[in-house]
Order: sequence, then C-alpha cells, then structure tokens
Amino acid sequence: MTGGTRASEFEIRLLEAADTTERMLESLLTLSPLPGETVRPPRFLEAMRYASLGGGKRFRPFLTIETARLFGVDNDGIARAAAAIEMIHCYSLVHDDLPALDNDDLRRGRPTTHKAFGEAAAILVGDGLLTYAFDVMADPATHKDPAVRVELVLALARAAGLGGMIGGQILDLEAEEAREPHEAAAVIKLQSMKTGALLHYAVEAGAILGQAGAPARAALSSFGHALGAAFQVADDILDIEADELALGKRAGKDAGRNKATLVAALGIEAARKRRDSLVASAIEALDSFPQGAKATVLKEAAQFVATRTH
Ligand code: GRG
Repeated sequence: MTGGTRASEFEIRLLEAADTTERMLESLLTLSPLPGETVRPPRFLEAMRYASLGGGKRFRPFLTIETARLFGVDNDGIARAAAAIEMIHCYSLVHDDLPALDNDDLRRGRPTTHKAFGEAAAILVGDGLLTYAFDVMADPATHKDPAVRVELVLALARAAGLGGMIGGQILDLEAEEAREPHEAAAVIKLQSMKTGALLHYAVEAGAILGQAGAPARAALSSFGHALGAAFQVADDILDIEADELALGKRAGKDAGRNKATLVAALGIEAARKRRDSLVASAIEALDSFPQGAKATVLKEAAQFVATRTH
C-alpha cells in the first residue's frame, strides 16, 4: 500500500491474514505448557517469539485463509493451520540465516535470530518451531476429523522435508559449490522444492480444510505451483533490483555467492518474462476453478507476487 492511494481488496485481506496469524501465534507461543509438556523455558520462548512474531508479510497464511474461504470455511482451525505454516516458514528463515548457511545479519528489518540470541539458541528455535508446527496441525482444535488432520500433517511433511523444502535447500547448496553455470531446468526444479513446495502447501492446506472436491483441488494445485515458481523468480529479481531498506534483508547477495537463480541462468529480461507468464498461468488456473468468481483475491495475490517490492 502506498501513501494516499486506496488499499485494494487484496491488501486489506493480506493485512487481515497477518493480524489473524499474529494473534494465533501469540496465543500459541505462551509460557503455559500443553498436556504432555513439562515446562516451557522462558528465555527460549522469548527467542521463538522473536523469530516468529511482529514481522513478515504472512503471505503463506494469507493463501491458506483465503483458499479455505472459497469453501465458506473461516474459523480458528484455519487460523491455527495458517500459524503452523508460518512457523515452518520462520524456522526455515532462522536456519537459512545461520553462519553455516547464508550467514545473514538482517531479517525482516532487524537482527537475525542468531545475532540476537546466539547460534545454539537459533538452531533450537528452528527445531522448536518446526516441531510445534506439527503439534498445532495434529491437534483436534485444528480440525475435528482425524482424517483431515492426517492429510494436513502428511502433506506438510512432504512439502517441508526431503523431497520438498529441505531437499531444495540441499540442491541449492550443491549448485553453489558446482563449477559449471546452473542450467535453467535445474534451477527451476530446486526452486520448486525450496520455495514452491511450502507456498503450494499453503494453498493445499486451505483446500484440505475446505474439504474441496477433486476439480477444485486440481485447479488450486496448478495455481499453487505457478504461484510458488513466480514467487521465487520474483525474489531473484528483487535481490538485484530492490532497495535493501524495503527488503529488510541484505540485497545483491545472490550474485556474490554463485547462487543458482533464474536471473543468473536466463538473464534479467527472460527472468521477468518467466515471472509474468507464471503469474498469468496462476490466474488462468483459477479461471477454470468452479468457484472462479470468488477467487478474485487469490488472482490479485498472484499479481502482487510480480509487483511486490519486499
Ligand atoms: C530449512 C535452512 C532451511 C532452508 C530451507 C525456504 C528456505 C530453504 C530458506 C529460507 C530462505 C529463503 C531465501 C527462501 C527463499 C524463499 C523466500 C523468498 C523467502 C522469503 O519469503 P517472504 O518474502 O518473507 O514471504 P517474509 O519475511 O515476508 O515472510
């Protein structure tokens, strides 16, 4: 949103999703132990809260909340799932910023978790958020039907794990060490895992909680895949073009690190074209969606991916 201009429906809903997520994270990350827990160490809880509260666009929670809304579902269970997905995202940021990986000092406009709390705490904060995300998803408060919860948990494990986000991070590290330039096809694959899988899951989780039928699930899956791919190309472009202050993290770091980006593989113009065509595909996927008329805000979300500045 820029000063003086009216906020779009998408911007309003993104802020609402951020608010819902923040409140849910606040209520989950408290000192009160859950049944089966002993105590929650206060200083560690503070670090987990630092890593997850008060920052970020909350774009993944927005996707879950708005997808579920297409099916008329809007309740605390959706907010819990959205918060759990954000916990996974925050954990990946905390671990990615560690000295052994990207070694970054700045995230979301403030010192990274390891800078604020030390490396050992940051490793454990990531572990704590990852584990808690599965706890939240598996809890009956998220959905009364155990079959729905198992589907949510299984799909999350697949998206976040070996053949998803973590696998993509490994391919990314291997690409960084390689001598040859990165082929576009290889970069596309690793990005679909590293970044795309969780964004796709955020949409999928909304469809699972909305108990969507097969045609709607397929359309939303195509939307999620195209959106996830567009998001990472846009991130590669932003790394070159964006202002560090707006970005809230170090800019221009990809080129210096032999990072496998689509800008490096294709050049900036072709990367922009690919981003725009992926956004168009994401929007088109929703045209074939049975509830197409209600999907406007998700279409606007796809456009946001191409135009975002942070
Ligand atoms: C588990 C170490 C580890 C890594 C997994 C996802 C990932 C790989 C690392 C996170 C860092 C990173 C640069 C990911 C690429 C995806 C991306 C653009 C993340 C930033 O997401 P935004 O823009 O951030 O949604 P905010 O701060 O708004 O939530």
